Amino acid sequence: MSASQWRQEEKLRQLLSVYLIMGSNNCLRSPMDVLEAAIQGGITMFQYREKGSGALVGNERFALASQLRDKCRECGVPFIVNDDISLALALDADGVHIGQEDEHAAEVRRRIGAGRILGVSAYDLPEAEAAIRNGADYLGVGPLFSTQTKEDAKAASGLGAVALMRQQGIRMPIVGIGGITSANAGQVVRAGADGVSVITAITHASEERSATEALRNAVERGLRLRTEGGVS
Ligand code: FQP
Ligand code: MG
Repeated sequence: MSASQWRQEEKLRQLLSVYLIMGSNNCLRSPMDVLEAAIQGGITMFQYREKGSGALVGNERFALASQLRDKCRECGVPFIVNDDISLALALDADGVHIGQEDEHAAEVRRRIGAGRILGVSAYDLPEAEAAIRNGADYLGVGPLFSTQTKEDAKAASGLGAVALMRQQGIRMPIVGIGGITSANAGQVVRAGADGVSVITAITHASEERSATEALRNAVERGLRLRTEGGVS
């Protein structure tokens, strides 16, 4: 399936079910092995985020990114690049994810074209509304729970942030982020998200594959309960 087909809203909702974000410094063993296990466990989308202390730069960063992209391609998992639009274009990535401190969303949309997925972080309702106006395809909402992974993370917004966006009529695909585990993933989708994104819940698991399966099951169960409960 091509990136432009993936941009379709209902398809994108499914692709956000279990979204793994990762760079080399998040991994306790080889990133390729971690990605492979996570794909076996059923991740639906992947973001390359090479950031923070010990992050690869230059050729090493490019080489790892292209290996991970190849694996994603081979397995039919969309490959998204965090922050670095030039890297995304050089790798012909399926999309990019940017936050409020990154390049402006409208400018990023112009650079990547209509065929690639554009994900934008939103902490609250005004940020979500601006992201939609500026061409986002999906919103990454959080941090929902407290997280150690991102050094400059804001205080956790809680599930209320997602619920409020839905109450206020935002229908755009949403993935929750920040401190998500298989124990709280169900609540994230019941609050209105289409799926969950995680780093450590998979990369620091003793078995990445079964950790991914647990997340997937939790999301699916949460979606079923949301439908049955009639909550949006
Ligand atoms: N949501 C998502 C996603 N991915 C992300 N990387 C972020 C939020 C955070 O720019 P940002 O984006 O605030 O911080 P950083 O660039 O350090 O990740 F929705 F994809 F899950
Ligand atoms: Mg960013």
